[in-house]
Amino acid sequence: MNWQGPPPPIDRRAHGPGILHLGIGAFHRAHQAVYTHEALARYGGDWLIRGASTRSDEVRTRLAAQDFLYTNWTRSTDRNEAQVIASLHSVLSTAHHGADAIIGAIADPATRIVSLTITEKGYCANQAGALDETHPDILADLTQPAPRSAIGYLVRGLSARKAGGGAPLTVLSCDNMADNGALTRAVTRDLAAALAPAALAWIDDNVTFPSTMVDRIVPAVTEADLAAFAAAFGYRDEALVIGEAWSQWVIEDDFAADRPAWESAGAQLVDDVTPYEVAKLRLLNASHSACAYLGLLAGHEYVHEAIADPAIHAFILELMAREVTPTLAPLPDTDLAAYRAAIIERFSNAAVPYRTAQVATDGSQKLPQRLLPVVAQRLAEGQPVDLCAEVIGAWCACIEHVQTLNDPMLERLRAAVSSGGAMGLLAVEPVFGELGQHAGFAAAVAAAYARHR
Ligand code: CS2
Repeated sequence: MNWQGPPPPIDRRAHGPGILHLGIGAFHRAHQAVYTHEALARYGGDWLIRGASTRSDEVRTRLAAQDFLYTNWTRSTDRNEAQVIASLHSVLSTAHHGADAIIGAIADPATRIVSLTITEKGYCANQAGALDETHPDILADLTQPAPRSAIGYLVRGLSARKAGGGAPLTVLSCDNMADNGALTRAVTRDLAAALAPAALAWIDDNVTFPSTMVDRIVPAVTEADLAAFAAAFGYRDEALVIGEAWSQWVIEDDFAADRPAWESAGAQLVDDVTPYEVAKLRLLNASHSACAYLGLLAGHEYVHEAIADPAIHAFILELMAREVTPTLAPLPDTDLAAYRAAIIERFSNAAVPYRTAQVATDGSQKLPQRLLPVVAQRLAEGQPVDLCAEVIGAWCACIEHVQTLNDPMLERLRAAVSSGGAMGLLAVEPVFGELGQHAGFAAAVAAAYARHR
């Protein structure tokens, strides 16, 4: 239709849809959709992606205006490449098509994979890894016919799928959480038990939930990026995504039906994703959050500026080497020292500027995945946690001082810090659980907070 860029290398008319993706944001379009594009280009098959947006119509509008084509712009010091991606079939949005269109696409037997990038908070899970039945979206799902949460869509879609013949399905979580497959299964089963109990046994027998580790730094695209891209490549792309050259996808090989030949595009299919996911969360994501909170306090707008600050640079090296790495299992075929060095280099990539404020969002959801398990494991082993405590102290100071901070628990966090300082924050049970009561950890966090506030 209105696509201004080079013609796509794939003729999409020759392929049908096979994947329904919930959460069609920049990360998905710069990661899974690229692997799918490359697998389609090599091996074909009915693997086009129908994206779904349950919150806003914006991505659908932008993509629909350019026939669901867009560019993956890869940038680093030695790469500057624009790749037209043609793995999207369409985008369904609740605002435009209604909730039933998305539920129907999950139920459609042509769909063999439902994948998700809905961020940590989208799972509506509690500390114990079960469904948070007090979550407002879940309360809405339990009382209203139209789903509110992504898990609500999934459960209604699975129930309709069972009713429509029950073709097996793979549900593939692609969010940054340890054991994301098991967590997705748990919250799905919990909600199904309440909403669609008759589908529960069918889900157990016919739906698999492989875990994945996803990794590529993909910042939010700005108006200035769109203009810079147009100036460099000669066409405007309103759905452009920008990412670094590094891209990794490790997938547990547990599919209920077929799947695209993602390994042909570099994905690793393995029996156990856990060591990869844990290493990535604790080394990359925890360091990213540390750069964000320490960086914000030091006045750095971008991660590459924060990591160029000698004090922050030295801190991140120490955090990874001294406190995080000793908690990790060996990674097959990976030298952890080289992996850490690559992380520093990736953070330093000024060609993909990533706002500290963007990484700093949703700390209440992210830190329990990326940093607090390090604290728990080290305390259980009687090891020091001062560097981890430094990050929590910095987060505490950001809660107090950074007006633009975004977090679904912001009000509660602010109230806790303003009435009780670091101790108040540590008492926020859904974030810290029992860790907040550990005297040594609490003292270290309080000392760090006092330095940063
Ligand atoms: C980041 C991640 O914003 C954040 O929380 O830490 O999005 C990070 O860029 C990706 O996980 C990299 O794979």
